Amino acid sequence: MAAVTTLLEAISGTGRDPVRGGYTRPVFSTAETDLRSWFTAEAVARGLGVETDRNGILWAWWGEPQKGALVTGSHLDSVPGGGAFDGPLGIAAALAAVDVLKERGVQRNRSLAITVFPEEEGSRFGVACLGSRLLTGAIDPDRARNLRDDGGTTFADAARAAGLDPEHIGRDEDALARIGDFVELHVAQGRGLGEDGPAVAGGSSILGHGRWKLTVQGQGNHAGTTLMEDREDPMVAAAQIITAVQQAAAALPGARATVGRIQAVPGGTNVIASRVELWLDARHEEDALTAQLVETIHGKAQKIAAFEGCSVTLAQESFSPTATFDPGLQRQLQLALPQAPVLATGAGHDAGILAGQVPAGMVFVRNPSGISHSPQEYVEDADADYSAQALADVLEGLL
Ligand code: HGY
Ligand code: MN
Ligand code: MN
Repeated sequence: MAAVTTLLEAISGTGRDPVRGGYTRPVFSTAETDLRSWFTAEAVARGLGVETDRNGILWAWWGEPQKGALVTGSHLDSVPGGGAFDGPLGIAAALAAVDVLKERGVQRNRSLAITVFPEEEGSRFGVACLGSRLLTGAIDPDRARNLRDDGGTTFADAARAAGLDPEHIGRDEDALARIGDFVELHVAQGRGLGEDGPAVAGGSSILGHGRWKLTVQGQGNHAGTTLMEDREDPMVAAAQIITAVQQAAAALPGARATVGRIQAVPGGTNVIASRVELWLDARHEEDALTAQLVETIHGKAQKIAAFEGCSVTLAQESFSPTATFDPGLQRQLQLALPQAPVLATGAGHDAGILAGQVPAGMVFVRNPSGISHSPQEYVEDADADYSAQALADVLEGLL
């Protein structure tokens, strides 16, 4: 059996980011494409039949493709400067779990597929879980085709370059019908499992979350010749808006709000920016309160911008309501992993998008510091290797 650590070691050099540290593996980049090739080779070596569906999701089949199959999977793309486990752990554990199930001589009552979802992080085209959103029809294909990355490349062009036909992306009834149950194994993102507790947990729900873009418009001008009282500086407004985001979220129990990305246009040291774009990530268990929080932030941003002689617009880029995992599947997970606690998570996953359409569940693997979306994301070797056994236990009970 190939250990999960051995599988992860094989991709440890792929997509390393020398500037940010960690890994930068945007969808359809050389790094992510190399990882997809690695996955395909590992799946083929196990006798699995690999196909790519019309939304760019990889499927590796143990048994014939069929309706109502058991499906497990995750993603191989990363955030900029991400860790080694967010996504790849679930893929490596799935490959190794197939080895475990074969070694156990498990008799299948249905086929098992491993899926790799593209653009889970939304790091390149802005919309998280783009592959599963397309599969389930949660995003309009036209909107998806026209999403642009920072270099101006559309998703349609990137998909075409990756060998897909962008005219054929969108809800895929046949592919969806193949998912009888979906289980995603993932590194825990947060300290829910502590340092000394059990190595794995079952998932109960995913916090509702969304992304919004705030555009602050000002007057571009010269840094040396423009008097302080004459400025309409969107950077000054943006700085106050970021503080307002923090304050608004802190005032709402259970809320999380982040500005993790900001861009000044044109972006010169001696240039007063003409425009600043900032991206807001906001989350709350109650979707109505997330909407209220964003409205509050928008109102504050408008006042701040006006005071600085600027204007601001807000546009929603994506939203995922709070998702609850299938109760039947949760019970199966408890039966297979009786020591595992059940955790809610604040992180989004393809399993959350699928949960609205098919029975979906998750298994989380201990991350001692809880740090994620950072090069410091960490899983003990023993826990990574055990994750294949734990996933195999869950899958065996469902096969
Ligand atoms: O953004 C998220 O919550 C996830 O890690 N994709
Ligand atoms: Mn992930
Ligand atoms: Mn992530």
